[in-house]
Amino acid sequence: MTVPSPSPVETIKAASRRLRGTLRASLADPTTGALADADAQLVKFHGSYLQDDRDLREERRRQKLEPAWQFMIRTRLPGGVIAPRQWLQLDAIAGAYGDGTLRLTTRQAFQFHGVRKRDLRAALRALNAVRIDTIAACGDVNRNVLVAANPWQSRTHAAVHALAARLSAHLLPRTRAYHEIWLDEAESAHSGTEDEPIYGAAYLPRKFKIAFAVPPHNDVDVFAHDLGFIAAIEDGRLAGFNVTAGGGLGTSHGDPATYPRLADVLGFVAPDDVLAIAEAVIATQRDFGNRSERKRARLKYTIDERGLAWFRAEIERRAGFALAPARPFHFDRRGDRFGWIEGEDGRWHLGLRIEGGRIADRAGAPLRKGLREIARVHRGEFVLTPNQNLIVAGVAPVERAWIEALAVAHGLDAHRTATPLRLHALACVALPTCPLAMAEAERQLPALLDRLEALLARHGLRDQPLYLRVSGCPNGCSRPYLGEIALIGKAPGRYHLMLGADGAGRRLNALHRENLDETAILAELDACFARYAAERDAGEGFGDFLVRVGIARATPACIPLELRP
Ligand code: SRM
Ligand code: SF4
Repeated sequence: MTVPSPSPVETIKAASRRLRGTLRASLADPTTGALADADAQLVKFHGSYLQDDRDLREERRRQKLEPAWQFMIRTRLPGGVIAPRQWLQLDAIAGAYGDGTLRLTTRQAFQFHGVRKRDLRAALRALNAVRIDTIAACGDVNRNVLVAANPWQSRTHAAVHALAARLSAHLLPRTRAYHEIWLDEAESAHSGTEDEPIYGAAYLPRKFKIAFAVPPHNDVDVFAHDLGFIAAIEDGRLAGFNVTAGGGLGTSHGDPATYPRLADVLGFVAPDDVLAIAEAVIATQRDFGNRSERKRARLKYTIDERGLAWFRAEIERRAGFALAPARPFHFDRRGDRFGWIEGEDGRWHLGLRIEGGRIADRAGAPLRKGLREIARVHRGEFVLTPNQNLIVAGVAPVERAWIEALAVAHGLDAHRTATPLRLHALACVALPTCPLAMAEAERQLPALLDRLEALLARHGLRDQPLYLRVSGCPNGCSRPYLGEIALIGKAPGRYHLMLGADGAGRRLNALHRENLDETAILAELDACFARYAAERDAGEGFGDFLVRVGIARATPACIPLELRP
């Protein structure tokens, strides 16, 4: 049998001297705003992507200029928690080196867009100066660890956050490349040959994602990730976690070998065993993941090719213990909570809706300025949610009115009037920065929401909770395959319409109609809303209704029946 040859990225990683490549030379090259091809792959492991402004692409080509090269920077921020002084620094970096906006992502991180090569080092150094790094925010390693939104909501949430931060640190690559290239650390005798006990010399076959959920709230969409931990709270204490594995959403249009998959529930572990089981799962994927076809290199395919029983036995062997039987758990909602919520410790937390995750200063809504003002007086923390929103966390009762006034004055109070549809809608970045975008997403969202809200109002459904997700291509960065309604970009102005996920993130949606323009999408949805308004059962969610009446195709749910309450 012939062994398939490794993909070109595998060769780049293995030859990179632990992710150094020729990055220093590429950064110093004044003749281009880009990096050498191999370095453009390696810079991802350092938390940055080489992009070009696609709005300018045609014009630059016409003028025979190189593309308008620029960089995106993504932070590593397990659980998305930062202090006000860090916020002020991020804000300053966006102004000095980026495009003047901050972007909150679906994985509780910040992204800066539009950073020029000449400013990349300064921007990364400014981030590290306030103890925020970007190591492994991208690349074939464990990415930012997602955690149920607010650590101050309860003692359980705090314990889960602390464990997730420990796991994130434990899974960092050991190479000092980042510190040498960006932070001027001197090279040592080991530079380029550091031991990578978890990843090995070629790192993972593909990106790897972990999420921690605290039921009954599935705000992290726990079944969408390679590895998931569902907290079990017994007698008010964190008893351990149900472990899930094999989730992943990316697909390619027209390629049935790629598909979204929800994770399987494998069993139960105590909090002390989380690091060991995570390491066992990652090492299994490192050794058995597909290194020749990047489209088939995620853990979900490794599990499907070798079988769940094999996978469980392999990780138990590596961890040195058996998983206990899974414990019952129940999710009843996802999305974020908005407005003021009181935590167990008597402090208050303000959930803010940030549409499309974009913090910018726009006419009538100077969100960036408003958050800067809040950061100047706020004495608690900020928490990024897994759904591109923000919590001003840990506000003392006496300071509530002041923070509230600042939020209202800067248009940060959209949650007070927005429909449920608008509050929970997600859109990926897409154009103009994402090189893979086939259609608009973030920029299209506001107008799309206006039109959908008008339709819903016509059917008396304005206050109906609905999960809408828009992605500019089938890679699924807004987790669209878990939307009750999802639009997945196919070409400029055209989308696949997906319908029928449930309201708690347990069932994928299915393709309803292909390649529609917005008028056709609205017509399809108008008909669905009409039937839903007339025929739904009491309390029945939109996605569940579409499946029950046969409008949307049923896809398997991922939670075995015996685990449902
Ligand atoms: Fe993503 C690639 C943006 C969450 C699946 N994603 C990209 C890139 C870097 C495009 C690229 O490879 O050049 C996008 C950069 C756009 C830009 O201009 O900023 C991008 N992904 C995003 C973000 C910013 C979307 C957002 O609007 O919030 C999210 C950043 C998360 C973070 O902070 O780390 C983001 N991406 C996701 C998610 C959702 C999640 O992780 O919860 C998914 C689906 C889950 C999954 O991974 O299965 C996701 N992104 C992908 C994929 C498909 C991977 C696959 O298995 O096939 C790609 C393409 C790739 O890796 O080749 C991709
Ligand atoms: Fe880009 Fe596609 Fe991800 Fe949207 S879903 S950010 S278009 S890769």
